[in-house]
Amino acid sequence: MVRIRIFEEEAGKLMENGKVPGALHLYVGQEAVAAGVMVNLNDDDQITSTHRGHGHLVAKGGEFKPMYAELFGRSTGYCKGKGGSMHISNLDVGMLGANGIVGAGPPIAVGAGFSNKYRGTKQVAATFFGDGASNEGAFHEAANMAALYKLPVLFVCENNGYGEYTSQANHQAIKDVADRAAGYGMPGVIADGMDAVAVYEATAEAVARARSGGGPTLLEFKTYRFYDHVGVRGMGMAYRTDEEVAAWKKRDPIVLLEERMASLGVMSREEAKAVHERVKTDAAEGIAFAEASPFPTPDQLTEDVYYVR
Ligand SMILES: Cc1ncc(C[n+]2csc(CCOP(=O)(O)OP(=O)(O)O)c2C)c(N)n1
Repeated sequence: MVRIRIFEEEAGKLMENGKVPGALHLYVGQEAVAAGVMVNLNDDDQITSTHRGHGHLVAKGGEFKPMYAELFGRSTGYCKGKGGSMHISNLDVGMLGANGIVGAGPPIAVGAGFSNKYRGTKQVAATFFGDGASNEGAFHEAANMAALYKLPVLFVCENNGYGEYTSQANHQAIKDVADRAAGYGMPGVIADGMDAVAVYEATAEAVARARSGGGPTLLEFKTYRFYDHVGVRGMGMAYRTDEEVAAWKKRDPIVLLEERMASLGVMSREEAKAVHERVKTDAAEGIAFAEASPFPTPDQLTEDVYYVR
């Protein structure tokens, strides 16, 4: 979680200072979801991500150097600088891709889940998506097929209450996205997305069901993004109140977990602080590596764009 937070804080500064091109959708505030889900997955389990995808890749084992290099569009990035923030992927750790198309991840995860079942492996595919994406047809088609064929897929809805600048109440008539699971014949589970342990426990049950042939689960984690839809300051649209943001920040998932670990004697506050310092060094090294890396050359433009046998 700390790795995600610091990666994103630094990435946000780079975007706001115009050092990284394009739009970054930061994951700050939602760290407990990526961490609590991913700790249940193996390296060869697959995930699909969203436009807000850095946190998912970090939690799946992405390294800072090739991640920052990808954001900078450099040839040392995971996608050789051609994917950027919204299409970053790393198949070596089962991260099948962030995706700029809202709702495009679930059908890809269903394909991976079908492959896992067909090949008889015990791999699980998890697809992350937002409350907004749960209105897309692609999500519904994927959910139907995954349940019908009892595929080992986790549908992980990160309900942060907004699709861009539209509140959930203004984009769907339901409060709980998990209710949609019943329409497809799979369990729908709701848990506190600011509590890493609650996310871990809900996911553990769904993973066990998927690995043992019990089929998919729709997991809904109630969470919140601390920054704007894009970047840190964003576009200054008045779509949520300062009071609302402040109330959610009081439930910062990292602070909550560190307090819990300290009270249980698992990790002291000093040890936790040392983790933050170590990660800050990693981030600085990652950014320096990225800035020193070359851009892809024009003759590399069409390389790796299509798969060639
Ligand atoms: C198919 C499609 N429609 C619209 C957009 C524009 N868009 C980008 S992000 C976004 C909101 C997505 O909301 P949600 O799924 O809740 O994810 P969140 O941003 O809250 O993480 C929209 C509408 C898009 N990228 N793709």
